[in-house]
Amino acid sequence: MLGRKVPGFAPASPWALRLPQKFLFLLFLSGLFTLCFGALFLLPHSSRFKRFFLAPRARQPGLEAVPEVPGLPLAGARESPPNPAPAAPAPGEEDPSSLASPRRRKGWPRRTQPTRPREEATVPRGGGGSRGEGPQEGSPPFSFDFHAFRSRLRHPVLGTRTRGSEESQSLVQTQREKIKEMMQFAWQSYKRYAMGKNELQPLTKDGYQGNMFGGLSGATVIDSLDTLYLMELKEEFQEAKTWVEENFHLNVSGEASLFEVNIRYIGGLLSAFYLTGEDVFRMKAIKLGEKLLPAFSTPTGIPKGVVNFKSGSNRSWGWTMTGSSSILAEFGSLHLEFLHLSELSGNQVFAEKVRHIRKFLRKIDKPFGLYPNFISPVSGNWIQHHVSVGGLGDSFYEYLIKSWLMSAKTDTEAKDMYYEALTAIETHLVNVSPGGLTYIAEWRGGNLDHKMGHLACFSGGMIALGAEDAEEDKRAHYRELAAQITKTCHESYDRSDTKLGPEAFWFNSGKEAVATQLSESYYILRPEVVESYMYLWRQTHNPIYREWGWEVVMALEKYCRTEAGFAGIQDVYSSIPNHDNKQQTFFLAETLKYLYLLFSEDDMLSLEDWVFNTEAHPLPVNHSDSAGRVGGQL
Ligand code: DMJ
Repeated sequence: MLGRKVPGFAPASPWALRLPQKFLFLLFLSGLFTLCFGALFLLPHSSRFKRFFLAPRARQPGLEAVPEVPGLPLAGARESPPNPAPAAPAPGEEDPSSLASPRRRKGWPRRTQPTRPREEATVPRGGGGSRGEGPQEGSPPFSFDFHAFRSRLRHPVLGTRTRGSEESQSLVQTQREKIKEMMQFAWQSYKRYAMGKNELQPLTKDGYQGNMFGGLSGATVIDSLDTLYLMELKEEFQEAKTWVEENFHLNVSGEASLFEVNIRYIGGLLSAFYLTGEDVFRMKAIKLGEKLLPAFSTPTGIPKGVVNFKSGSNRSWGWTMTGSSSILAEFGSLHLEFLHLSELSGNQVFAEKVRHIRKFLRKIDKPFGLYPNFISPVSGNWIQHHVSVGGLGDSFYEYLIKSWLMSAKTDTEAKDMYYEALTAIETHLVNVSPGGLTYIAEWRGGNLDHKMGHLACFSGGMIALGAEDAEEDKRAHYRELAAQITKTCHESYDRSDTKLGPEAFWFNSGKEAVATQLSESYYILRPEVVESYMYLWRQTHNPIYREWGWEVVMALEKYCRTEAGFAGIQDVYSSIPNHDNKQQTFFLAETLKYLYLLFSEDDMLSLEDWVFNTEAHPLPVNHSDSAGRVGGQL
């Protein structure tokens, strides 16, 4: 014992010790103290001692614990702003919450903190990303300032609805109301017979799941959200939102199409968030985005088309060239949504993935400046020289010009790539038929197929949209090209018995703008032609586009409306409709939305403020360095 008197040893009081002994004694004490303090960390988490001695660790973004009980809000959720600020009305805009009627169920929903099922617990509320790709330790927690974003919009989301003479307004209003009624009917039929399923089958009056979405449900719900909002179908919007909150589960384990999940689900959720500020949409979009990331694990970083939600593996579509190709329109139509995922999560990984694709495509050799539809995600070589502005290629070009516009005209790389591609398309694919119809043919290693798919009819709108930023001496030319292509697509409708257009139409053997076989004569409620009418209307205000749009409305009513929803038809050249038993989700997302916008004022979802993704989901233009925070992605 230290205190015992030993002959020749120092006195018991430490203060009486000599210097080296004092030093040894202090060393011993400090060692003892360190040992005791360290032991605290080994106590179980629940230990009262631990809680008493150790202050709770400050929560870091992305480190929230998974709650034990599904449905319980995360602890971290209480610390981040409870919800984004309520949707700030843009100048002159009614606050959506003020539109609520006194009986709340009928009005716009009040913004509530959504319950978060267990599957969403990994979504970084504070922006933490996967494997160090999110904000670094010590960086401020992520938050998206929804209020600031909304205040930067140049126009009220729903427009001011004040222009036009009263007389013409009342006709347009009636037309708009009719389209709204069609949406209501489509939604209610879906709700009645197929709520929660991906699509409605109106003939058999049931739902269809399909195998494109990896086991996800409710594609029609997600695709409809923004259209319901836009048309002020408040009760229906609330039904859709409630379904998303309570039933849209992401813990599924099937194989999904990267492209389809992105444009429909992620696009739909992002738009719903930007329109309403409801955080449930943002959270689900980000979580779903994370589930798509394994598709990018390839030697080139060009994603494969199919991702397995269970194993995290990926593969190419079996039907592609050599069964191992990625498709231009698929991997080239992620850019808009993925930039917004980074913008809303603070996680750079999404933006990095699509920027890498862009760089890759910028550098790679292109035959005659054209982009073939198939590429190997392993070698990075084009697989076959098939070029099309219709299916397999279409929305890649669309996303170039829209990336430029969404960046508030700062993404010059996208702009350059778009105009270079358009020049090549004009040089090699655009033709005029003997009857004077302008069309975009398809290119197969140098030979042309003189046909245009219905899908390619979106290009009239795209070229119109891009005309204003072309070199000055080309602007009028592009406006005219857009008008001519749109006129050709109208012809494909007008030359049928139903006044609806076929899936593909040809220009050869004396035939012009008609399908040549039954297998190409179907119409599945596709939007591309009315999409172009909408853009051309906004650009020119030529009443012909509203006339043509109204012809489509009438034809849909006559040939596609059934007792239990809308259905496609198998032959547009037969006035006795043979329905296809499917109400496509894009009919609610796109066809009816574009028709509604065609009969609305230009400041409803103004093109100054919004770009539409390829499923017609509006995404905001970045009016400053950032849509909502410092260091924006867009
Ligand atoms: C939609 O899902 C999208 O527009 C996509 O780009 C291709 N076309 C369908 C509708 O026709």
